[in-house]
Order: sequence, then C-alpha cells, then structure tokens
Amino acid sequence: MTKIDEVKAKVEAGKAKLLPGLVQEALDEGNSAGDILQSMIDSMGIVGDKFSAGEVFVPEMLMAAKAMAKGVDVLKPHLTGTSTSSLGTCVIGTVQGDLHDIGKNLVTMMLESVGFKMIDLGVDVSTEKFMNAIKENENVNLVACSGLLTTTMSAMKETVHALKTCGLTGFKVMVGGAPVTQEMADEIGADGFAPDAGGAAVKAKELVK
Ligand code: B1M
Repeated sequence: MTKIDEVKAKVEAGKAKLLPGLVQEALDEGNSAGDILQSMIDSMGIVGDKFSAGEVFVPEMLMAAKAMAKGVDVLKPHLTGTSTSSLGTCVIGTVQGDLHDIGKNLVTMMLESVGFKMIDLGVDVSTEKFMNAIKENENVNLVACSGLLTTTMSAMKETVHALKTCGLTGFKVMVGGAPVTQEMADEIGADGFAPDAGGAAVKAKELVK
C-alpha cells in the first residue's frame, strides 16, 4: 500500500489521530500536497457512497470529516502561497440549515492564499448574519456561500436574492458546493460559481477585478 493509499484508507476509517503523521510521511516521500488532498476528497466521496448505501451512518461520516480536517491542517502550508497583493475582503459561510464545512474551509484557504482577507462565519449561516457581516466590516467586495445539501439550496437561493436586493452594494456573490451548478447559480442570480476550491480562487479574482 502506498502512503497516499494509507492516507485515503485512514480518512475513510475516521482515524483522526493518525492523519497528521501519515500526511507528513506522504509529503516526505515526495507526494504533492494536491495529490494527497485529492486522495482525502476521494475518501469522503467513498464515505458518502457508503452512507447512501446504508453501510455507514452519521457518526462515521463525522469521524471521516474530523480525520480529513486533521490531514488538511498539515497540508495547509503546502497548498497556500503567500500573496502580497490585497484583493479585498470576502465574507464566507455555509448557508442556513447546512453543517458541512470541509469544502468551505478549503475555499477559505485558497482565497486567503490569493490575497483576500477572509471573514469566516462558519456553518448554518442565516441571511441576516451574512448581511450583518457586510455592514460590520469595511470593504467587503465578495460574499461566498457554500452548500452541500439539496435541501438547503432554497436557503442559498433566499440568501443570494436578499443580498442582491437589500440595497447594500460594492460586493459580488459567489456560490458553490456539490449540488450547485453554473445553471443554478445563474438562475438564483449569483455573480459567480466555481466547482472546486481552486476554481473558486480563480473565479473570485475575476469577480473583483
Ligand atoms: Co453529510 N451529506 N449529511 N455529513 N456528508 C453528504 C453531503 C451527502 C451527499 C452524503 C450522501 O448521502 N451520499 C448527503 C447529501 C445528500 C443531498 O443533499 N443530496 C448528506 C446528508 C444526507 C447528510 C445528513 C442529512 C445526514 C443525516 O443526518 N441523516 C446530515 C445533514 C446535517 C446538516 O448539514 N444539517 C449530514 C451530516 C454530515 C456530517 C456532519 C456528519 C459530516 C460533515 C462534517 C463537516 O463538514 N465538518 C458529513 C459529511 C462528511 C458528508 C460527506 C461524506 C462528505 C462531505 C465533504 O466534506 N466532502 C458527503 C458525501 C460527499 O460529499 N460525497 C455528505 C469533501 C469536500 C472537500 O467536498 O464539500 O463538496 P465539498 O467541497 C468541494 C466542492 O463542492 C467545492 O469545493 C470543494 C472541493 O474543492 N465547494 C465550493 C464547496 N463549497 C464551495 C463554495 C464555493 C465554490 C466551491 O464558492 C463559494
């Protein structure tokens, strides 16, 4: 078994304590941070499929998520560059009713690395909380909404609609998350969409140009 396979297996098994050491060993063996990250994302896909098939349950999904988060901590310095330019301030959160944060945290990391000051509101973020963050912080030029559940797509739609019609100006709205598509982003009036964290950094730069 390669070190990357081991990382993948231990994320799937939710072995959080083993992840920092394993990820470091995988890096020391010369594997790229991007490849290690992709192996962990693949693991989460497998866990999701097993959940759908009734082979694992919520606690196992949670343990896998914790294991991945530990692995990402070790990868962080290897994934992010140090940007000297400032692209502005981005408010980010997972929409109301949704507790998934791994994708949001990856997007946060990538946007930070290209030069955004990030204000992370966490998960289960109401429309009001997004709006207050825009009012309370200077120079917010981007709002990023993440969502993983098909059932919270209505919350995303509501938040985007409110942000675009509330009279506050000077910012663009970007959306993303597994169920979100470019078509849906257009339909709900978002300014941008990206399918993954790397794409989010590219799209964010484009939106605030
Ligand atoms: Co849940 N869950 N979960 N879960 N979970 C999914 C999403 C699911 C697909 C599993 C499945 O059934 N196969 C399913 C959703 C089905 C659907 O809606 N169609 C599901 C379900 C049903 C649920 C519960 C309802 C289960 C229950 O209680 N019965 C429940 C809901 C709780 C809630 O939110 N209210 C629930 C709970 C949980 C845990 C809390 C246990 C845990 C989350 C822990 C955490 O996040 N801290 C969890 C997990 C871990 C998963 C899976 C297994 C993994 C998610 C993940 O982290 N993926 C997931 C299965 C799967 O994804 N295949 C599943 C890795 C991550 C890197 O990918 O977040 O997609 P992702 O982010 C990607 C892109 O989407 C994109 O960039 C990232 C990659 O670079 N992206 C953006 C994300 N946000 C973006 C924003 C952008 C741009 C790009 O711009 C703003």
